[in-house]
Amino acid sequence: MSDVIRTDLRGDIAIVRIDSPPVNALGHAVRAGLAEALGRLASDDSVRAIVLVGEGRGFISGADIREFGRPAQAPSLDVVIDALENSAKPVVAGIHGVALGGGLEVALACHFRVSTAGARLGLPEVTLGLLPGAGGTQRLPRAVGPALAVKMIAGGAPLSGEQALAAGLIDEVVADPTAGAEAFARRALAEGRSLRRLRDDDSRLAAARADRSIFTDAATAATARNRGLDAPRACVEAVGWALDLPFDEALVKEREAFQRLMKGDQSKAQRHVFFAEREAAKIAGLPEGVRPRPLNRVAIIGAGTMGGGIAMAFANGGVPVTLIELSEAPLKRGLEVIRKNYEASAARGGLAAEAVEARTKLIEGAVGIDKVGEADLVIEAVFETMAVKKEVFAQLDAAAKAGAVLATNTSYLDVDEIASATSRPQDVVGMHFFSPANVMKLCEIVRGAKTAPDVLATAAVAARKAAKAPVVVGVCFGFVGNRMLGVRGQQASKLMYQGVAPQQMDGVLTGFGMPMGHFAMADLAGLDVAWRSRQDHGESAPIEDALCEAGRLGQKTGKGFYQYAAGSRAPLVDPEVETLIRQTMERLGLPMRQADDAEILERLVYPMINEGAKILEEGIAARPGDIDVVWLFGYGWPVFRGGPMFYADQVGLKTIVERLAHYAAADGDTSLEPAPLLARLADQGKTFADWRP
Ligand code: 3H9
Repeated sequence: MSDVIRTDLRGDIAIVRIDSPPVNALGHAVRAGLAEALGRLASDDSVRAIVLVGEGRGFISGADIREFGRPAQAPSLDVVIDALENSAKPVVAGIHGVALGGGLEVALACHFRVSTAGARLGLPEVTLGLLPGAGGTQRLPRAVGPALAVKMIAGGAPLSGEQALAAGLIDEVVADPTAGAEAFARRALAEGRSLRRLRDDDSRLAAARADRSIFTDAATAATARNRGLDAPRACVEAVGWALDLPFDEALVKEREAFQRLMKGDQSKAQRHVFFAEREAAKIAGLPEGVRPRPLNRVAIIGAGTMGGGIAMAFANGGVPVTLIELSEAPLKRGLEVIRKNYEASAARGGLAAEAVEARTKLIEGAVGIDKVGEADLVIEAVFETMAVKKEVFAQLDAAAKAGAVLATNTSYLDVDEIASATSRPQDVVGMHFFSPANVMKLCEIVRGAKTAPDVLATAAVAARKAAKAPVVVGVCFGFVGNRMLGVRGQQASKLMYQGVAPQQMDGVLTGFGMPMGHFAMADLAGLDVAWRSRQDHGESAPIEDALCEAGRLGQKTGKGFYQYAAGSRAPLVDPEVETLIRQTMERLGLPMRQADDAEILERLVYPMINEGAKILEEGIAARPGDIDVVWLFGYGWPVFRGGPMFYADQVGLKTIVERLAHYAAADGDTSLEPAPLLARLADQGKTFADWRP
């Protein structure tokens, strides 16, 4: 008997329960247990029908991702799926929670499916760099038609139980998966319903076989935003086989494609991201038994772009927000921007009209810091200077209720110094959201020297309520993300002063998969902030200063390192900038040189990895995967490259050390000398993944 599969009889109906916490993944024990149970029930004459359900949070979450890349252990999932589909007795899947990936493939092999209304049914393999490998690319098109199937398989988003019913994926919505499936099975027996085996049912393919555009239009739409990923294309191809090939032949090809993707670098990277994100959410070094504080209302100080975006993120998660400004006019402006943003997403079809109302209602405006009142969490999002931040925190100290968590959204400043402006530094923490805060998924949670453990835990819970990926980091200038970005910026600027064109460097970064190059990003942020700071510190940067003096402050003035057509954010190369750079360099007597794309990539990315190694050694980040999550979700690092530290392991640390040492010597740039941790790991033939503090 299996530990994870239990069978009990209700009259002549067998209920097979999968009980493998936390998420009923289809690991070896589950597959073996199911195969054994199905074999036994097939020859048990007292059983006339079988119901398959999941215990706990859901039906089945898919194949056990941890088993990928290890030697396969029999029985394979196909054996279970064949046993289900070929059963002479009706099999009914009773779904609740999730039926994802291999979980939905198991359900598709059953003759009938019932589900709760709120369950999520989908094939998200594409998000792991894969395609469904247990018949999903062939059975789903037969259940819902190839247009919706390709959208679900190449896009990865699930359907709700209600949507699944409308699409023909399930037979009935039920209140309780077990009772509902049992009742369905009894009716099927009483009515003598014939068993629906999707492999033999081509009825929903006929229309697209006659008019291919039904499928190709949906496939084009599903892959329109695909940046450099292999899996979505493979998904489209596989669904196409449902139209063109006999079922068994298509199944063989699906399996081969699955194996090929699973062994490839992209899927390895995407599986790393899946686990790194979950690992990052676990706070390292938190004493056992620490519980987060209550979180019923959030107050946000500052209704600018950042504060407004954070307010939206919480309202989207159903958390009531008090948005605070110092006077009426900026508050009104901030609230109007929020409403317009919601209306714009409603107009694009991303949000129902009722949701716009519900979410704007959750955001209440108020004037004056004393209005923080009963907020459990206060997030400061005011101007980025220490004096202003300290002033706000001194006022919060007086106004916030006892036990409230006081968070700063600073992107660079010393959280400990900010905390020192209060009499309760244990309640102070950093919550660094990324712009636009209602979109970007990262929240760096900055642990101050005195931050209490339950405050850290509360900040992490709050971030998750706002649908952010929390990563706990330590105090240093720029924390993890901006500190590494700063290093990349220094190198990009150095190359520019050697005559390498900004657009060439940006092209290398976007070619690598970053959503934006360094100089386009500077234009977006505005060149005047750094210009002002240089002036304050008596520093100069001749090219950047000359741009600003010419009124080229970035996107906001339509010109910066690039030029922008009216109303467009697309950077266009501007010959004026090329002339300005050349003339400045001539004036300074600097020689111009060429660099090829491979050198540029190494020079921009390897120093970031070097800084990442320092960040690890200093304990600013707890794990290499945390740094990856920061770059993936805060800066759009391409998911198929797994994050900078994962990428480093793939390149090989020895190579990185050699190249850094080479550039350090060539430029006389000591900042490029390999960090001790990086050098040590490379020496020992190890990877960042091997590293333990
Ligand atoms: C597939 O099915 C391939 C087939 O087509 C073909 C095969 C031949 N495996 O997310 P949570 C762990 S590919 C192993 O925090 P939630 C997770 O790491 C698969 N482990 O909970 C975590 O562990 P820990 C297609 C898994 O409630 C714990 O469970 N399926 C798996 O927020 C809790 O997870 C997918 O892509 C797994 N499949 O969300 C679905 N799933 O506690 C992937 C979870 O040690 N899973 N774990 O950190 C999910 O989307 C979410 O986990 C789920 C639950 C919605 C299920």
